[in-house]
Amino acid sequence: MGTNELPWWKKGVVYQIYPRSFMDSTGDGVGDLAGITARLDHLAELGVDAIWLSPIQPSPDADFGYDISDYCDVHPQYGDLAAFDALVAGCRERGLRVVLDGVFNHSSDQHPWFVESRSSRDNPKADWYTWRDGAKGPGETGAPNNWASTFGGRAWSYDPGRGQYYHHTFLQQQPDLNWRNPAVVDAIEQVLRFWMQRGVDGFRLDVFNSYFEHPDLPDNPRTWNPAGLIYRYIGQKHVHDRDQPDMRIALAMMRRVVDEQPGRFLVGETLDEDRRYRKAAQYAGDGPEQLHLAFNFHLLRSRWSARAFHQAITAWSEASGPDGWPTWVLSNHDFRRHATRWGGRWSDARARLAAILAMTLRGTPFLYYGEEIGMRERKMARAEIQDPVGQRFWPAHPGRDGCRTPMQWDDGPGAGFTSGEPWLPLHPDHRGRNVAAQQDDPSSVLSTYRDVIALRKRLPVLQGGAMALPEAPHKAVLTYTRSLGEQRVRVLLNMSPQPQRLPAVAERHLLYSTHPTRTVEIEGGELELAPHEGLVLAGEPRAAG
Ligand code: TEU
Repeated sequence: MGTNELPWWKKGVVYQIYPRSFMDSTGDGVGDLAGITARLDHLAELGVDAIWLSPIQPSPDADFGYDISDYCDVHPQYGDLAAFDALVAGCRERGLRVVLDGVFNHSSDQHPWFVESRSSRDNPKADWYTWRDGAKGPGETGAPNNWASTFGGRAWSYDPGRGQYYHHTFLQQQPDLNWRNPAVVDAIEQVLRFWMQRGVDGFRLDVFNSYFEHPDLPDNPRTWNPAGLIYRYIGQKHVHDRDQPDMRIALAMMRRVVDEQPGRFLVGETLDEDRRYRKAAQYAGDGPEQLHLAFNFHLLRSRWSARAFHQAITAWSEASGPDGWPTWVLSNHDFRRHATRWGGRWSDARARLAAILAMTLRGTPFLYYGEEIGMRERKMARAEIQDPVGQRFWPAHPGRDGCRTPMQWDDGPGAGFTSGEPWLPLHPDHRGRNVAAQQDDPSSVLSTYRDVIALRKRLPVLQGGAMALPEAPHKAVLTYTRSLGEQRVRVLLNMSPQPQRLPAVAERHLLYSTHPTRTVEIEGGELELAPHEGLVLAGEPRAAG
C-alpha cells in the first residue's frame, strides 16, 4: 500500500487530553471544553492530527470520569453539548480529528441503568449488569467466586436492596455491564452513533477485553506472588474474567458501526498483557471482529537503555506483524510521566530523543498532553492525593495524580491553566517549564516535537515505510531505518551521556539533529554522535529538502 492510501490514523499523530487538566475557561480550577477550544492553535502549531479526550461525560468522579453516569451528555463541569459542538467545529477548522474515550466495560453506579438494575430482580434492566447470589446462597453469604478488583479487594460487592452481589473489575462504584445481554450491545451501539453523528472520528476503548466474563463464573487459578496476599489481583491468573471468546460479539458490533464511514477508527486498551504483547496484537487488524489499532505499553515499562528499547520495539513490531500496524505510547494518564521515569539530570535531553523516537517509528504515536514540553511527574503528599488508586495503595502506589497535574502554558500564578485554584497542585517547575518559555527556543523539547512532527508529515517514508532494526543492538545508540521505494531514512539516538563513535552509515543527508550546529560530513569515516544526540539522516539529497 502506498502511503497516500494510508488512512489518517496510520499516518497521523494522536494527542491525548485529560480534560480536567488542560485548560480552565471559567476559573473554577477544573479544565473544560471551552478551554480546550481556546487552546487549539497550540495543537495545530504542534502539528498533531487528532485529539483524544479522556471521558467528558457526566460522572460522579469516583474515578475521574472513568465512571460515566450518562453516556450521551457532557459533564456539567466541562460544559454542555453545545460546547462540544463548538470544540468539534474548532477542530474541523484546523484539520484536527476528535477521538473520544469509550468506557463501556462498566458504568457508574449512579447511571440510571444501574439504579434501575439494582432496584429489584425483575425490572427491565435486571440483567444489564452481572448479578449473582452469594457463595452460600441468598443474602450476604460471601462473594460468588475469588475474582479480584484491579483497584484492590474483591471484584464483587453486595447490594442489600437486591440481596445479591454485582461484579466490578474496578471500584465498587464502577459496576461491569453485562455484554451478554443483547439489549446492552444495542444500547452501546446507540451511544457510538450518538457521538459519531456529532462528528467524532474514533474511540479509544477502555479495557475492552474485560467486557465478557466466563458465564459460569469459575474461580481464577492462583499464581504465586507474595504481594498477592495484600493485593489479591496480582495473586491470580485472569483467565476467566478477561478475553472470553464471545467478546467477538462486541468487537463485531463496534467495528461494523465505526466502519460505516471511512476514516473512523477504534483503538483498544488491553488489560493484563502477556509479556510479549501477542494478545494485544491479535485484537488489531482489518478483520470484521478486530479493532483498527491496539495499545501496547512496552515502552511505558522499559528502562532507559538502547537495548531495552530495541527489545521492546522489536517485540511489539513482530507481534503486530508486517501487515499489522503498531501504536506507540510513552506516557498516559495512568503512568508516571516519561520525562520523570527516564529523567534524572538529562531529563530534557531524553525527552527530545523520545520525541524523535515516537515520530519516526513505524506505527501511530499517541502523545500525552504536556509531554511536548517535557512535563514531569509531580510528587504528591499523602493529603493531596485524589486518585482512588493512590488513596487505597499509598505509599506502595502513590496513585496517578502526579501525571495529571494542570498543563503548563505560561509563568503566571495559575500557569495559564486557571485564574482560580487548580484542582490538583501545579508542578513546582511551571514557572520555568511552560509553552510560552519554550515557544521560540529552537532547542526546547517543544521545538523538537514540532520539528519532528513536521518531518513525519513531509516524508511519506516516515509514515508508511518499512522499518528495520539491526539484529544486534548497540549498547548505547538505538538505530533503525525506514524505507519506502527509493526513500530511505536512518534514525540514530545516542541514549548515553557520552559521545559515541559508530561505523559510517550509507545515509548522509541531514534531516534533523538535536544539535543545531551539526553538519554531516561522513565521508567514508566514522560517525560521531554527541552525548544524547538524536540524528535523522536521509539516503538521498532530495528528501533533505
Ligand atoms: O485503565 C486500566 C488499568 O487498569 C490500568 O491502567 C490502571 O489504571 C493502572 O494499572 C493503575 O495503576 C483504564 C483507564 O485507563 C484508567 O484510567 C481507569 O481508571 C480504568 O481503566 C477504569 O476505567
